[in-house]
Amino acid sequence: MLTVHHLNNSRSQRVLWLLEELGVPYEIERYERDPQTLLAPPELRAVHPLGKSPVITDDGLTVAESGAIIEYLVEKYGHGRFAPKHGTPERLRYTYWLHYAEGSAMPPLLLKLIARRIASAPMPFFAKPIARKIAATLQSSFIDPQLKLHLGYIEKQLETTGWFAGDEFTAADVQMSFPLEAATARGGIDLPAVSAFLQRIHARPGYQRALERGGEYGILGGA
Ligand SMILES: N[C@@H](CCC(=O)N[C@@H](CS)C(=O)NCC(=O)O)C(=O)O
Repeated sequence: MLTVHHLNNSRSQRVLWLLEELGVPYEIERYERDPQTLLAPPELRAVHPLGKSPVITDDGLTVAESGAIIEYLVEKYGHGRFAPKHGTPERLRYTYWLHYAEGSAMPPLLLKLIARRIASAPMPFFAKPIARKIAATLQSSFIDPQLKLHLGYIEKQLETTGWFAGDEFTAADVQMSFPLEAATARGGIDLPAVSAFLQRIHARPGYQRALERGGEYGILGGA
């Protein structure tokens, strides 16, 4: 049986969602984040040396990294579904967005989270104004302009067909869901095509079933 090593409130939610769309039976091994550090528990390192989620185990194989997991699942269980045909321009776009999600969209979002944590971290009172100033400068001079650039670019893509890789829903939309949910949760975005995309995917029965199985996914509520 395929196992998803699922960390609460994390990227592994999108793997559960893809499995629901594919109709593949799976079991969930659950791991809880440390409430202070939000890091995964050390047990996850027994599955994969980095101890990050998602990781799946299937047929004696261990696969980590969301994009690689999604490619593996679609190749093995898709039977032509959820990915454009090889050799088409849509396929190239599909590959592009599969990589873009973690390679380009997530870094500025992660930086935003870090800047926010620096500004609110406990520290001696005399260090607070300095830390806040560094965080605010990082945010205004780099993070926010980068996020605006990326989100504007994504908005333009979604204005064309509403999906990332052609006229139909594909696994690239699953992969891109997490940065867009994270960006929405981190606030301040008002992009009609992105909002419509999120509404469309959240209404899918497979997405709903994955939420029921995965449990708390606070990123949707702005956590
Ligand atoms: N690029 C990796 C990122 C994996 C990752 O950082 N996952 C987060 C959850 S969203 C995690 O495991 N965080 C806990 C930790 O770093 O200990 C992927 O897409 O799989």
